[in-house]
Amino acid sequence: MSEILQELLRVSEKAANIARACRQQEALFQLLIEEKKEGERNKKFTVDFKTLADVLVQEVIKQNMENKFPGLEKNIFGEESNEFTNDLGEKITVRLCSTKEETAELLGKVLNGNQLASEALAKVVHQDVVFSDPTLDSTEISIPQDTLGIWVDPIDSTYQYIKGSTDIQPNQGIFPSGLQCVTILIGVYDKQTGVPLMGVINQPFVSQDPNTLRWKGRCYWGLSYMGTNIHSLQPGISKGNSRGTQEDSSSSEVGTSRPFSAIISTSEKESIKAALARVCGNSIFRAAGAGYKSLCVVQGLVDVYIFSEDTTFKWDSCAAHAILRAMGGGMVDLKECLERNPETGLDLPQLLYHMENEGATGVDRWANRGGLIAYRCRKRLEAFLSLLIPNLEPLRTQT
Ligand code: 2IP
Ligand code: CA
Repeated sequence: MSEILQELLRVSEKAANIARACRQQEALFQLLIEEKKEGERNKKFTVDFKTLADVLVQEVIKQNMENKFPGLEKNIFGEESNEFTNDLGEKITVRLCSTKEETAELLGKVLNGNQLASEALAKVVHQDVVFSDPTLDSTEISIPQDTLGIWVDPIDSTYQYIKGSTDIQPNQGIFPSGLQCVTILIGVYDKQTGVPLMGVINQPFVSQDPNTLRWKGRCYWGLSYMGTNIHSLQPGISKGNSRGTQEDSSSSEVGTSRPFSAIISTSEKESIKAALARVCGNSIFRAAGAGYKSLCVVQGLVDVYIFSEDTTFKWDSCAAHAILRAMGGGMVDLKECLERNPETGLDLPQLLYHMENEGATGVDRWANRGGLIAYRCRKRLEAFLSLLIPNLEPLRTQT
């Protein structure tokens, strides 16, 4: 059984509890509200609360994994640093202490002595969480720990998280914005090859109880390792068939007889949107959150998530990429796809997770530089590309 993936599922649920607590507990919610007031940010507290919630979730994931798999924490990476300097010039490292009281005290330093909030946060951080999936529990697979690297995005779509809209109507099952677009992303890759092996997407806000106003979430996972491919949407193992069953689907299923659908960023380029409109007609959806858009592909709500800019990062894509691989799909570099040439081979340029971008600095070292396309079915992607590319051509020659 994959104990690492089981533990990642559990810690993702703990992270989801923290994300929900920050919106639902009065003392914490007040701090999120502070974030909304333009111009007042950072004045009252040493750190903005959004950053603290992000860092805390990241630390909870790291330290829970470390407790169970000592040494693994060295290979867990994310966007946030856990070091803060307060107004007095004191350096504070946010971490989980061994007791709830000690954690509350430490959090008090970054929250300017706000005891109520510090205690509420420490309580949820130290709460025990039991979470498992019977399919995973019955899977026999062992992956050597020292070959693994882990990308964590503690709260993807932070803007939607702070905004906190609860009344957005979905369009054909897809939420263009709102709390449903918030996800917690944990992706595990092979340090040597950069290939994504396991992924967890936790969606903390899926449905709200109209009476208690409490939110329920959902968790998705996938594992693709040495010919074993399993995932939470279609339980069951497919051994020795690393591409899953979708590749063998009938040509009418994967071909062009059914119209293509795509999900895109609200900031997508006009030229891409114009070409997509010719390929997908009305079946183009806009939604917030790189993690959420990928999840829509995982769920089969759309064929592809396509993004032409370089503003998603390894922590945004690794989790969904691993799940899609386990389903027979993947995530490829858009620019390289468009430049593919039969003479140099037609292999799909899958995104990799172990190497920095040459010549880049800061977060850009880990950007998905050439943009991306996430897909569930390779044949369907190929058919989609064969329509998209000629539709991009006239635009390319115009510029
Ligand atoms: C963001 C977030 C944004 C996304 C961007 C990510 O991560 O998912 O929504 O932009 O690419 O880096 P868009 O919604 O236009 O796809 P974070 O919220 O963690 O900064
Ligand atoms: Ca993100």
